[in-house]
Amino acid sequence: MVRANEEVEALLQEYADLIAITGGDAFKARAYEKAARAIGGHPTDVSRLDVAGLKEIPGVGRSIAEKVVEYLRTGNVTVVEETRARIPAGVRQLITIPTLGPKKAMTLYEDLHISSVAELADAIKAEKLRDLKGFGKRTEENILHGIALMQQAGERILLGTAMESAEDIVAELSRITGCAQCAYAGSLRRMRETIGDIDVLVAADRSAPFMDALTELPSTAEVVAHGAKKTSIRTVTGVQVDLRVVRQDSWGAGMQYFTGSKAHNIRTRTIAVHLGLKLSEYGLFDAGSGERVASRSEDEVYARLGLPWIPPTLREDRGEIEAGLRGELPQVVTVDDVRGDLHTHTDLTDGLAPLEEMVAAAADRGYAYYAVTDHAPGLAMQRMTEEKVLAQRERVRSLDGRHRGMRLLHGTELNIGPDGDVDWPGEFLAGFDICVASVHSHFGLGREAMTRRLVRACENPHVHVLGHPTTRLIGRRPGIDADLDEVFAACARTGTALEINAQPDRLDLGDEDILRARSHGAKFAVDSDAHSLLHLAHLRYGIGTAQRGWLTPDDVINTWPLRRLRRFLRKDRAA
Ligand code: DGT
Ligand code: CA
Ligand code: CA
Ligand code: ZN
Repeated sequence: MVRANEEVEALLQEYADLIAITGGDAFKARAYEKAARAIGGHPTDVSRLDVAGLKEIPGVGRSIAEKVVEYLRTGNVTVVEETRARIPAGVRQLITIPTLGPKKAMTLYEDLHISSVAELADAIKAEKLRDLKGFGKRTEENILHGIALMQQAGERILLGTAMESAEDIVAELSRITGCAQCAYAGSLRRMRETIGDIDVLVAADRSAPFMDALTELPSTAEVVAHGAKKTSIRTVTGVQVDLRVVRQDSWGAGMQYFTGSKAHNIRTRTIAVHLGLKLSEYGLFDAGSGERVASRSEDEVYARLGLPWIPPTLREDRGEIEAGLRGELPQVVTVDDVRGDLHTHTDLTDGLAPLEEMVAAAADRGYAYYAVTDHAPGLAMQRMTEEKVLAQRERVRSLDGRHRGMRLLHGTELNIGPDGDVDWPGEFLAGFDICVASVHSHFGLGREAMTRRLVRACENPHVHVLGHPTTRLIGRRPGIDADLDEVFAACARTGTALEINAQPDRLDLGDEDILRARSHGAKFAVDSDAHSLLHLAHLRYGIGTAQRGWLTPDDVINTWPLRRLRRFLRKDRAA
């Protein structure tokens, strides 16, 4: 991801929020929001563009382009600063509560002088919101729920956000003279869906140059602790990073220890004790003589414990130790196993890039096949029609096989209605190579109705993949309430794949649900749901999540050769 683009995206998004809060033109606010997304998803560095170059980005007009140039030149935009000054920081904090929009935030501020999340929670408890226009009991419940979600997410950050910071830091530290090894460990290496802090490990003889370098990085905002063994900083985006430097001959033991998880480490240490050994971050030692018996590589450490090397994504004490001791660890699916992406968008609906560019970028990733699945008409704002999607099909057919021989599938992302119906009749759906079907509305149906809705979608012979099955947004929206065991069983029975949506704020299904679905015998599709060129690379977060669900390539339909995939897409078990 390009840092300047991200900064500009954040700035324009903030400005859009500011416009909305101050009761400005809603159309203008939406224009800034759209431009923010377009720049965030733009594949090349916007700091190299002038006004004319910027204007070529879809959604960026002259006035926005000029503000971007002003920002890139001076670090500030005058009108943004001015608008910012008119609004207390507390109100900007209020709109970070999921379910609380800018308008309501402003009302709360103006009528009740509420300017922090804590004050808002108090006011709700004191029933002070009851008399406000536009607020009801339902609003109060929603806000309280939003605050709870926010607190639950706590200080943890999304996997994708942590990964980008960590990779930058690892790259910086790796350049320093004397660096024998450098890698991230902790929950990030285990690919948990959220990350508390980033743990980085360096192998070197001298620690000081690395500790100093970390405190001096441009992205470092605050030094929390600065020592010879461990240094902790907080980045400008508020993430804590712990750096430890170990000697080269302890690298494997250090990585094993700091990768965790704690529960996994307790198991490995116990095994060591039973073998008359002692395991620490420095190595595996003979408990009697104190002699070091293994430490250079993780492989060596695990081998001495009678275990195969265990993929970090499995290290949660969820059966991996037992499986390892029996020699039955799964060969988990990897990014290299993936042959194609089965859920992606273009600018025909809400994607940012045109079809040709998405296809070329997918081919560059080495895919054997690639599905284009723009939104169906049920999402009214996307204005899809039969004519448009058929015209797209022509373009897809003409591009088929033209990029490195990559085959194209023409598909769509259908909307599952409250009754389980989807947008188009069967005969029209039969014309698509693949249909993903997702819930995009009516999130609050009761459990029984929701279960029936999803099962009916699976039973539709034209639905191949259940998209982002729970619709959760991590830290912002809980998953829908349904009897997932029944849904997973229906997927297995009908030959409908469950999506593992790889967008870092979705990761839907999550690891625990994957484990359950797998026990029902369901198959999976790990998809990027890309809305821009850059999103295609998010696939790795989906693969990490699939690994945490113990999936092998046989479980994941988009690792299969196209012939086998096409058989699955026929949905007739006899084939
Ligand atoms: P996080 O940061 O909350 O997302 O989760 P982790 O797993 O990265 O936890 P963290 O950063 O506290 O520690 C990184 C790893 O270091 C952890 O997974 C295991 C190891 N570790 C750290 N402190 C301890 C400890 O006191 N006891 C044990 N057994 N292991 C520890
Ligand atoms: Ca950590
Ligand atoms: Ca840590
Ligand atoms: Zn969707």
